[in-house]
Amino acid sequence: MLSKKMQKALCDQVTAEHYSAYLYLGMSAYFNSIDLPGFANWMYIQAQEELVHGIAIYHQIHERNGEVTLNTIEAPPKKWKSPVDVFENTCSHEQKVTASINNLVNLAIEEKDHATNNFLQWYVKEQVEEEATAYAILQKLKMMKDAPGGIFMMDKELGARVFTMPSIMAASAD
Ligand code: OFO
Repeated sequence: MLSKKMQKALCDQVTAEHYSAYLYLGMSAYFNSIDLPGFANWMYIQAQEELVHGIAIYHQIHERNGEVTLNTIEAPPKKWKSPVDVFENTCSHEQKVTASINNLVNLAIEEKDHATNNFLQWYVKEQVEEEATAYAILQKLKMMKDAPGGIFMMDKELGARVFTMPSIMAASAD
């Protein structure tokens, strides 16, 4: 059984993951608007992954006999200055998500809620990957300094990304 405090914190994370999805969907729309379909594809898949992250927590709350309360999802920024600006924001957003996952783990440890702590370890690992991937793309973008040839090559590369169901879903689906 989840404590009320843990339940609320997990519900907030369901909302946060949906905000991430919304943010990346907005970034995908931006890339479409500047004719970079590969970048748009990468962000669209990122948005889909975020939805799964949120839904897996939703299932976990039910699995522990908790009650889900959904909060308002804020609108993401509507304008971006450049691909570099988008990935700088992606990096800082993922750092914030890592901090909020760490806070959830801290709470689970404080409450000796081993089941929640165990569940959250998937997210701890995932955040390492999310931060590293966004950072690597940002560094590449900075190195090519908006050179059209480089952006075109990268657009091709990011266009090859395909959606694979995050493994947390298999473990959490009812
Ligand atoms: Fe859910 O990992 Fe990004 O935010």
